[in-house]
Amino acid sequence: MGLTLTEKILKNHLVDGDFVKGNEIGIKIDQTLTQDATGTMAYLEYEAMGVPRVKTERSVAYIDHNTLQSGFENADDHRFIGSVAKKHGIYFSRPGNGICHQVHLERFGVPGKTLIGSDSHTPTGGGIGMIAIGAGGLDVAVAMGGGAYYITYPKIVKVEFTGRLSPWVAAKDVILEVLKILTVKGGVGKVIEYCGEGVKTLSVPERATITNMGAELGATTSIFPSDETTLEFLKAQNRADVWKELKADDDAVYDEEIKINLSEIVPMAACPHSPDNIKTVDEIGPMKIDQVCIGSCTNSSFMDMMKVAYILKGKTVHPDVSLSIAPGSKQVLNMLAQNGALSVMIDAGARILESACGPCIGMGQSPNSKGVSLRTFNRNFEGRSGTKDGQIYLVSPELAAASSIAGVLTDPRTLGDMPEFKLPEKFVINDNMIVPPAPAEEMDSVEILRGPNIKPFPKTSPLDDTIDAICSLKVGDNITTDHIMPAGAKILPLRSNIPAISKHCFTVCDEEFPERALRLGKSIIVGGSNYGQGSSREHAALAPLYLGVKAVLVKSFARIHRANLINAGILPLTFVNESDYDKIGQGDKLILKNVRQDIISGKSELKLINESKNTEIPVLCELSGRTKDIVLAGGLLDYTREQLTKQD
Ligand code: MIC
Ligand code: SF4
Repeated sequence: MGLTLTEKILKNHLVDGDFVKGNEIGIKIDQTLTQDATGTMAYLEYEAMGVPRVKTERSVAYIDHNTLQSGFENADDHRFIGSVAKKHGIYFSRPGNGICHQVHLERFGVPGKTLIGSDSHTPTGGGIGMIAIGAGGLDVAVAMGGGAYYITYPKIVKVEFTGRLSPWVAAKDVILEVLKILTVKGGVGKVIEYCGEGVKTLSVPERATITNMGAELGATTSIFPSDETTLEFLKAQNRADVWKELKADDDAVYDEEIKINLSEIVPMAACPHSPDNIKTVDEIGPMKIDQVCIGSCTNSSFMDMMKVAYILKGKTVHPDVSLSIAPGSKQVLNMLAQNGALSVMIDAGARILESACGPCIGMGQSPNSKGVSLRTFNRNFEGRSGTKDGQIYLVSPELAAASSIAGVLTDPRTLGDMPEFKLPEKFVINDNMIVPPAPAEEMDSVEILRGPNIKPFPKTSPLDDTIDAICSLKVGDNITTDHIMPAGAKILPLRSNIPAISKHCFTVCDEEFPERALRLGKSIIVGGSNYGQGSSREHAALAPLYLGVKAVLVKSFARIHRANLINAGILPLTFVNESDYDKIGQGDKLILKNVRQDIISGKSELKLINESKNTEIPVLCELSGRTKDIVLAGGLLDYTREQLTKQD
C-alpha cells in the first residue's frame, strides 16, 4: 500500500510510538521557530531546562509581533531574545526583517523537513512541502533541547484540485472555500494534503496562503508536494540546493477526500466574527467600508504586493477609507522599493507599515466604532482588531485593493483583464538582518540581557490527590485564545510577566474573572466545544495556571490549547455526555475524588461530583503514558527536569 506525503515525512522522523492512526507518536524536529510574543517564555523555559546549545538543524528567533514600543517592555524582550539566541545557537531575525512565517519560507524552509513553531500559523511551511506544526512555547523549548515532539498520528485528508483559478480569483478564495466546506472544527486531528493537476497552477506563495490558513480549520498542519514550482521558488531564493521532489504515492490511501475545481471558485469573504462564516462577494453586495488592511503572514508576499500595486496604480484611496499596507518581509519591502511599486502605493495614499504582524494582532490600526474593515489576514475573532464592535471581513489582497479605491466591497473581477503576475527569477537577497549565533567556544562570554518586565515561569505543583474546587467561569462554544488571553498593544507587552498579564485573562467574557479566580485560590473552568481555538499562545494556559485553575472541563478542545493545558499541568477534561454541560453552573462546587490515583491507574473515565447540585457527572480524561506523566508531575517543565535528572 502506498504512502501519503505526510506519512512519508512522519515515518522518516518517527522516534517514539507505533505508526498507528490515533496513537501518540514522537517525531524528531529538524527546525524550530519562535516569535517574540511567545518567544520570551519559550526561551525562559529553554533556559530552565539547562541545555547549553540547541540540538536542531536550524532554530530561528523572530521579532515581528510586539514591535510597537510604547514602553520599555517590548524592547527589553527583544534584547533578551537576541542575547539568548546568540548564546544558545539560534539565528536571530531582527525587528524589521519581517513576519516569521514569510521570512522562514523565503530563507530557511526545506522540503521534507519537520518544523515546529511557537505560533499557530507555522503550517505556512507546508507550502514548500514541510511538515510544519504550530505548538506551545514549551514544546518548542523541548524540541530545541533535542526532545521529540508528540502528536496524535493524524487522519489525512486529500484535497484534490482540478482546473485553474479564474483571473482575479485568489489563493485566499481557495482556502475560504475549504473553510466553508470543513469549518473551523473540520481539521481537528487531521493533516490536509493538497494534490491534483490544479496544484501545478499555484505558485509557492499561493500555496503558503492556503497552508497558513489551515490553522483556521483546526488542522494539525497542511502540506503541498514539493515539485518544479517549489524548485523555481527556491532557485529564486538562491537555495535550489535544499530542494528535493516529494509527493504522495499514486496508490496512497487517505481517510477523507475532497475535490475542488479551482475554475469554479469565486471571490469570497469570511464575515464577522469567524473565519468560516463565508459568503461570496455577490451575496454580500457593495457594502460600504471604512478600512482596508493588507498584509499578515497569510497575504504579504511579493506577488500579493505586486497585484495590489497594479490595482492602486494612478488611483486614490477612497476618501472614506483608510488603507494600510504591511509588506511581509524586508525582502518584499526592499523589492517593492527597488521596482517602484512602493511609490505607486504611497502615491495612491496607502499608509505603509513596517514589515511585521501589526494590525493582525491588534498592534495599531484598530478600526473606528462599528467600523467595517476588510483585511487580508486569517482571523476575525470578535475584539481581536482592538475595536470590540469592529466588523472584520477576511478577503484576498486583490479584493481589498479594489475595494479601497471604490469605498465599497468590490468584486476584483470588475477590474478587467488581469496581466500575468510572475514570480521573479531572482529575489533580492540580503540576510544582514539575521544575526547568526556566537560560535560554541564563545558562548560563555555572551551575557543574557534580562529586563525588569521578565518574570519567572509561574509556580507549578504535582497533581493533587483530590481536586475540590469551585467552577469559577462557565463559557460557551468556540471560545478562542483571544477570549482567554487577549492580545493587542496594551496587553502584548506583558507576555513575559505572567502575574501582570493574568489580570486580563478572560476579561473579554467576564471582567471579574481574574480577581474571582485569585480569590478562590483554586477553581475549574467549564466550556463548550472547540475550546481554545486559534493561537498557540501558552499564556492562555499559563495565566489560568497562575490564577489557580486546576482543570478545564469542556465538550471538546482545540489541539494546541489542549497540549498547552497539559504542559502547564492543568487537567483537560471532556464531558462523556455533552448534555451534562447544562448540569453545572458558575459558582458550583465540583469534586474529583482521588483523581491522582485514578490517573496513575490509567482510568480515563472519572466521576465529577457537583456538590452544589447533588449530581454525579462522568468526565473523560484521556491521557497517554507521556501526557499522563506530564500532568502528574505538574507540567512539562517539571516532567522534563525529572527526565533530565534521570539521565544524569
Ligand atoms: C496570532 O495570530 O494569534 C498569534 C499572535 O500569532 C499567535 C501567537 C501568539 O499569541 O503570540 C498564534 O497564532 O499562535
Ligand atoms: Fe502575526 Fe497575524 Fe500571522 Fe499571527 S496571524 S503570525 S499575528 S501576522
